[in-house]
Amino acid sequence: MVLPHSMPLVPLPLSASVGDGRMPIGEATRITGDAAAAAQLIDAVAQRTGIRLPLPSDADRAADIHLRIDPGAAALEGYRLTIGDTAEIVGGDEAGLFYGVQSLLQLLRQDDEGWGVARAEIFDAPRFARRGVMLDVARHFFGVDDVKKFIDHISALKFNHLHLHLSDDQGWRIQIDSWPKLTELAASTAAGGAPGGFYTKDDYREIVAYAASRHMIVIPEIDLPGHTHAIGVAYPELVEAPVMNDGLISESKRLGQELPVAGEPYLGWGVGHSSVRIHDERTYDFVRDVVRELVEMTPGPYIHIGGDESLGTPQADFDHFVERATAIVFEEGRTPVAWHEVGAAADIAEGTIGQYWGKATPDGTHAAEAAHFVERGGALIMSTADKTYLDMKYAPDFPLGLTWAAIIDVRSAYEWEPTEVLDVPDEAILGVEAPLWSETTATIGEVEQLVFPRAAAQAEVAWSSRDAPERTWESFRERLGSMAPLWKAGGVDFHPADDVPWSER
Ligand code: TNX
Repeated sequence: MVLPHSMPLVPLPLSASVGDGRMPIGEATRITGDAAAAAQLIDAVAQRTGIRLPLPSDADRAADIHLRIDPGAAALEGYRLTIGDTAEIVGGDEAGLFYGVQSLLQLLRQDDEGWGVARAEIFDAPRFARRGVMLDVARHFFGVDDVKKFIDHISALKFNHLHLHLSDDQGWRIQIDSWPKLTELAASTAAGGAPGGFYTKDDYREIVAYAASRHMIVIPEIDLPGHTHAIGVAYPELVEAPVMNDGLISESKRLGQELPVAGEPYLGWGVGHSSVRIHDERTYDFVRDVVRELVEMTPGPYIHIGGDESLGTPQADFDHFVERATAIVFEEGRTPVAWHEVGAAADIAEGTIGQYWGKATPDGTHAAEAAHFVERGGALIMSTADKTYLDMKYAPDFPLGLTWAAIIDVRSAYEWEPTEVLDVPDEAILGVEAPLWSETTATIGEVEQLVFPRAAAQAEVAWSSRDAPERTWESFRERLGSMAPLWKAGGVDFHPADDVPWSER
C-alpha cells in the first residue's frame, strides 16, 4: 500500500494505509491494557498537548486506545497499530508496543477541531536489529538529565542502542572504585577549558535504567590504548609520554590550542598522541578492573574498548594490546566492540564486533580491517563517517561541528546504503550507529542542533525496508518536516534545515 506523504511517520513503517477521517483525542479518551506503555503514552500526550488522559482504572469499560503484547501478532520490536473509531496497538514484545506508541504519538496532530489521530492501519518491524546513536561525554560532559532527554528523543525515532564514549584525552567520566583517582583527578576538565564532570555509579545506573525503560541498551566505551591522556593525569605510571604527530601540531597551531603535556589536563582536540604502556602488566590489571566494574553496572551485552587513532602506539604493540583487551572483555562475560582499526590485529578475540567509521567509498586498509572482524566470526556496525557522523557541519558556514569527513546536509545523510559500503556478506552488517563527537558542542542544546534532524535520517536507514516505494528523499523530507511540532513540544533545539518543509502542526 502506498503511503501518502500526509502520513507523518519517521522512520517509514513496513506497511501503512490511511483511511478517511480521524479519531479525536481528548480528556475523556480511555486507555487500557499494558500499564507501563499506558503510563508512557499518558505522559507523552500530556507533554505534547497539555491534556492528561485518565489513568486506566476500570478494565470493564470499553477502551478508546487498547495496548497489548502478543508475540504472534508481530515480529520482535514490531507492532500492529489500528486506528478506527477506537485504536489498538499490539506489540510483538514490549519494545514493539513502545514503538507502536511512538508511531501513535507521531500521528497525533492538532487541527481546527482539536487533537486527533488519523485513521490508519500500520504493520511494522525493523530492518536492522541494531540502531544506535553515540554521545561523546568525554570532550564535553553532559549530565544525567541531559542524557535522559536525549534518550527520550532518540528512542522516539526507534533507536535501540546508546553508546556512551566515557573516556578520552580530555577527561574520564565514570566512577571506578578500584582506580579512584580517575574521577578525583582526571574528570574535572573538558575540551577548550570547559568544566568536566563524571557519572557516579548511581548516575550511570540511572541512565541505564532510563534507557531500558525506552528499550535502549547502553554500550559503555573506554577508549584504549590511545585517547588515554586523561588516564595519565590520574595514574602517570600507566601511560607513555605524549607522542607528537604532524596533524596534532598543525591542528593545535590552527586552533590556537596547547600541545599535550604529560600529567597535565589536555584541553585541545588533537588526536593520536597518547598511549597506555603496552608491556607493563599493570596496564592489563587496569583494563580488567575497569571492564569488570563496567560489567557490574551494565546489563547490556557489550563493552566497547575503543581502538581508534592510536597513532602513538607502534603497530605491533597495538595489535598485542587489542588482542588481550578483546579477550579480557569476553573473559569478563561480555562481547567486545571496537573501532575498525582493531581489525588490523590478526588474533582479536573471535566474535568481536567492529565499528566501521571510514567513508562510504572505503579506503582499502580500513575496509580490510573491518572485514577482519567478520573473518574472526564477528560482525559490523556501520558508522560511515561521511554519512552518519552527526558532528559534521550541515553547511560550510554552520556554526557548530567539524568538516574532516564531509559537509553533510540532510539529504546526504539520508542517501546511503549500509550493505553497499564494504565487501562483506549482508548478514555481517548488524546495523547503523550515528556518532556525535562533542569537540564543538558545549551544551545539550548544541548537541541537539547537530543531531536533529540528521539522526532521523539514520533512523530510517536502519529501520525501514530499503525496497519500500516511499523510502525516497522526496517522501522522507516531507515526513521529516512533520516532526517539527513534536520536537518543539519536547524542547528539542533541532536545526530547521532549509531543504526540509517544516510543518507547523
Ligand atoms: C575521529 S571517529 C575520532 C574522534 C573524533 C572525531 C571527530 C573516531 C573513532 N575517532 O576521536 O572526535 O573524529 O569527528
